[in-house]
Amino acid sequence: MAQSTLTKFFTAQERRNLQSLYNTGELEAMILQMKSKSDHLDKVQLNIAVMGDVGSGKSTFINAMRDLRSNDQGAAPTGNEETWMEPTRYPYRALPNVQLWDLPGTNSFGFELNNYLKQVKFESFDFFIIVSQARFRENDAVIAKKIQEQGKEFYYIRSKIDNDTRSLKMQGADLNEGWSSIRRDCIINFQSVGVTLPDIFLISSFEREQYDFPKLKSTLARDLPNIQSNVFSLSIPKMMLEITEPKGSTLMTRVLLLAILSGIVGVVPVLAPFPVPMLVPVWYLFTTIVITVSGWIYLRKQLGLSDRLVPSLAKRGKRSGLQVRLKERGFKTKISPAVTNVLFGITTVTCMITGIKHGFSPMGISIFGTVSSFAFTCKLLKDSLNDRLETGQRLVQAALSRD
Ligand SMILES: Nc1nc2c(ncn2[C@@H]2O[C@H](COP(=O)(O)OP(=O)(O)OP(=O)(O)O)[C@@H](O)[C@H]2O)c(=O)[nH]1
Ligand SMILES: [Mg+2]
Repeated sequence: MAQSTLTKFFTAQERRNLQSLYNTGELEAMILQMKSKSDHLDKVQLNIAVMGDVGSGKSTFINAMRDLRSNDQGAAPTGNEETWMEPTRYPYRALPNVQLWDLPGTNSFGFELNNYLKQVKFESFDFFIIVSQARFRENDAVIAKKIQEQGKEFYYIRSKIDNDTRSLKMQGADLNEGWSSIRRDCIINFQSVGVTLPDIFLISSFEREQYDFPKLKSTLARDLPNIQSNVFSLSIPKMMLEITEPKGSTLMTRVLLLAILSGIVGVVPVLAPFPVPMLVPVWYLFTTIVITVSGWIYLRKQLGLSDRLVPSLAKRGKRSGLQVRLKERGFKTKISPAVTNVLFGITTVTCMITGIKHGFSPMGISIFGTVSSFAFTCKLLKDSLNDRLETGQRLVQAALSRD
């Protein structure tokens, strides 16, 4: 299931288009292309992990969802013994883009939970169904928290409810009151650990027309577009990294080249000594500023971040909240952190002037000028590049996130 995030949402041709739009600085066009995709996610494959303790009824549940019995061909193996150690994928034909993943029991392997989650690649799943039998488990609460920490969602299933029903009947208890009490218990347990309440279903995988089984299926079908859209939103940072990575490295190399150029210019006063020594710092200041500002303009153009981009996106997307979201997420195109860089520049020039006044050799001053011009240009442009890459990412996130 190892798949790049872009591959999950975009075809090879679409990926090439996105990459080339980004490379040519057409950020707005790239965002609009991504946005048009985010409005049509019905073909995107969704990986749903079915999790729970050993023997909680995960595999039997998956079979029931697929209208299969344990002995049918293609059914997930079930049984009273620990049955499955590898995450296994089963297609869910009722929703053709949904894959149900049968995971080993959360308390299997003898691993502690964090190792288990690593082993089953927990973070690669899009949605979760936690299956629990008989009573609320500690692992269920921890997993629920971890799912919500990732910004993802889950359903909670109390399985084998036919067994609970049988017990209630044997005790002569009111069935509706008994089921309500099970539901209440789940709610109290989730609330006590600070988990936002999920949809809770009481089901029996042996009685697919009873209890909450039909409701579970219809709820999943109804929620699917929202789940897909949430998964898309959550994936934007990773997708942007994949898109920006090649150009980011190229631009970083160019920043280094500009910084080297800035340093080389520092050799000029040694080759052709200036008649007025005080012109030396002015020369350094002038050349460094010219090269840095040119580099800054170049980066700005290369990354397609213009001042008219935000209003234009807000207008074209007809999304009134966009401007506000961009503001909240700190959209900015200024050089940052400007203050440190200005202080660095002032200190350099002051050192030079002091050096000249105290009669330092032209060679010494030149070496100092070369090194500081290189360092200043490199630092300022690197900061600016990183800031712009981050801003582009925030802009895309804000433009594509759900209202
Ligand atoms: N009564 C009843 N028994 C069930 C139900 N679901 C599963 N079982 C039984 O519970 C036992 C374990 O079910 P599995 O589906 O294999 O459980 P699992 O969670 O996949 O187990 P592992 O893969 O070993 O972690 C089997 O004997 C099933 O027949 C149910 O809804 N009602
Ligand atoms: Mg199983």
